[in-house]
Amino acid sequence: MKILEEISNALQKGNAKLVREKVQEAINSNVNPTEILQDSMIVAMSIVGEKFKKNDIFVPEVLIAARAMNEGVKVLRPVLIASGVKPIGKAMICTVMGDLHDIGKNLVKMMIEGQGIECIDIGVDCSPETIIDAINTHQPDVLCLSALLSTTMMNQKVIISRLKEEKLLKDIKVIVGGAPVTETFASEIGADGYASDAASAAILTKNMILQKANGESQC
Ligand code: B1M
Repeated sequence: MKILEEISNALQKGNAKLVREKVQEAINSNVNPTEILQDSMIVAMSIVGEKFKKNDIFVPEVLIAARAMNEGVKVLRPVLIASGVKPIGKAMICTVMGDLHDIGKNLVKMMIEGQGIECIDIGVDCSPETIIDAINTHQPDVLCLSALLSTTMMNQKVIISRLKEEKLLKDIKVIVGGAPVTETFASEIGADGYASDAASAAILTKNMILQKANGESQC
């Protein structure tokens, strides 16, 4: 459908004004809101994520596209809510204690939202206690822990151990990431998953939510 292509192209270019206008135009023409979200906006964000992964585009372009996505979602949200479309699941994200870096975390969050998943952002410098309180409040399906310093990546382990002690890991999968983090480290500290970049983190989160919904085990 031409309008869906137009929204996707505008979003990939990061043209927030055009995205808003085109989403409104599609709504006015009675295009199904789920189609607008899934077949145009989420597809566009996945393309942006792929380009970012291949270094065809860089952080500023991703942030601009993500901002355009958010603007489009603002227009779409009331119609989606009215039509009963629900997010496929809930993720929670933070940067671990001692660490103030949030650019990567914010990108991961935007990419996760781009997959139709609600993502609660509890910020930076998050202690196990803050995370436990937030889990009890928000009950996420997936917890995403970002760390950018070689000194703070160990706090991912501390947090996972505390969540185990609190028996909170039965219903929650934990994904770790950030520049110094590796797949080997992730498995050593008992994380359920590792992603090297924002696009992969969003896909991993989505797969974990779908597996949980289908009652499949990760093990
Ligand atoms: Co800092 N810093 N910094 N810094 N900083 C680094 C990380 C560093 C590599 C710079 C260097 O020395 N070359 C170095 C860490 C060395 C190390 O430990 N290995 C460093 C240091 C040492 C420090 C301080 C200690 C400096 C000081 O004060 N002496 C200090 C620490 C402060 C603290 O956190 N307690 C500090 C401070 C800062 C600023 C505040 C100035 C600023 C942060 C601003 C902000 O975030 N709002 C800053 C910045 C900007 C950087 C660099 C330059 C850029 C980081 C960034 O945003 N990259 C960085 C050097 C570099 O990376 N070139 C550096 C862009 C971002 C998109 O990438 O965050 O890696 P990134 O996220 C990627 C992936 O890692 C992944 O996806 C993202 C996108 O694909 N990812 C995940 C991230 N989280 C994920 C979670 C996932 C999955 C994937 O699943 C849950």
